[in-house]
Amino acid sequence: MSPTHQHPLLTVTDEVATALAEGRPVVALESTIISHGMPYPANVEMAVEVEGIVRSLGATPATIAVLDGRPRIGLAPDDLELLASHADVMKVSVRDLPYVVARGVHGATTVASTMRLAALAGIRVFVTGGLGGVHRGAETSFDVSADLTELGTTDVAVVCAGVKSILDIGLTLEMLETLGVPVVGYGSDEFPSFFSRASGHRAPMRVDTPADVAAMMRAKWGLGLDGGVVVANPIPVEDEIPADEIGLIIDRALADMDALGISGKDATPYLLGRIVELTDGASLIANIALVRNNARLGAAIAREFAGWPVGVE
Ligand code: PSU
Ligand code: MN
Repeated sequence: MSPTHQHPLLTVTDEVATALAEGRPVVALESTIISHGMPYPANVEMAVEVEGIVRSLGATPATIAVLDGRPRIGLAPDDLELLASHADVMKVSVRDLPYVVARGVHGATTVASTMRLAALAGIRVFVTGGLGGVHRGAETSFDVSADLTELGTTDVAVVCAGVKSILDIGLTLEMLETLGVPVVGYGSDEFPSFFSRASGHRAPMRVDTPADVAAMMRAKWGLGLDGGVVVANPIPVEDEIPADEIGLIIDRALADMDALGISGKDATPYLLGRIVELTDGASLIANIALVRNNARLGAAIAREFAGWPVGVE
């Protein structure tokens, strides 16, 4: 089935288009995490595995990227391989979308641009690892991720493992409050910090079931309150890296970044890569584990939101 209401600038796979047309649950996935968030080949293995998890739980995965200038909703295995292995894939946030589309080049989409393209396609649930946010030292660098402003305007629920302490977690939560974005701890009173279940910050709200997340999404958008919902899902206990341990590594990665003079859009990819090096790959294992965990929750939320709860086939 090829729905006719699709946006003319998007290419949606038949699988995703059919699921959307039938009102079946769909989960968006981003591609910066593939191209700029993890090393090859763990990145493509993760991307393939996560799509499989979503599918096995009765939802349709839609990994999003720009290929040859065309925003794509749903990718083939070859596309994932290209995004994972080519050095010339641009990291594309919202401000970069016009450039990559007009130039006909490849782009890996961040949380912000993935949200925007997902919403254009009619997808309301998105699974990722970690959000961008307010960087430490933002009072002088002004480095605040466009992920936050996007969450203030675009109607997509984002399942993540919280915010890494490469960012200023407290300021990120303040900014999300200012932007009117509900931030819920999933099964947790504490806001998680990606590698660790704890962050030292309380989650502003707590929700314990996928059905309750879906109810919040309906309430928010039903009231005309535009913008996203952050579902902060703590990494499983058995996979976490204790906050004090990873904290020292993050401080060292930040110092190395400053010494190299790296800033702007290169900051997050540099820090993620440096943390993998400094932990001898332990951070990568934790990162993959938390994405899997988020995929399971995202599929369940998508099913509830679509009125297709687990148990109904
Ligand atoms: N945090 C991670 N892994 C990632 C990113 C953030 O743990 O891959 C990526 C996401 O795509 C996020 C982006 O949207 O980095 C934020 O980049 P910036 O801070 O430049 O907005
Ligand atoms: Mn930035």
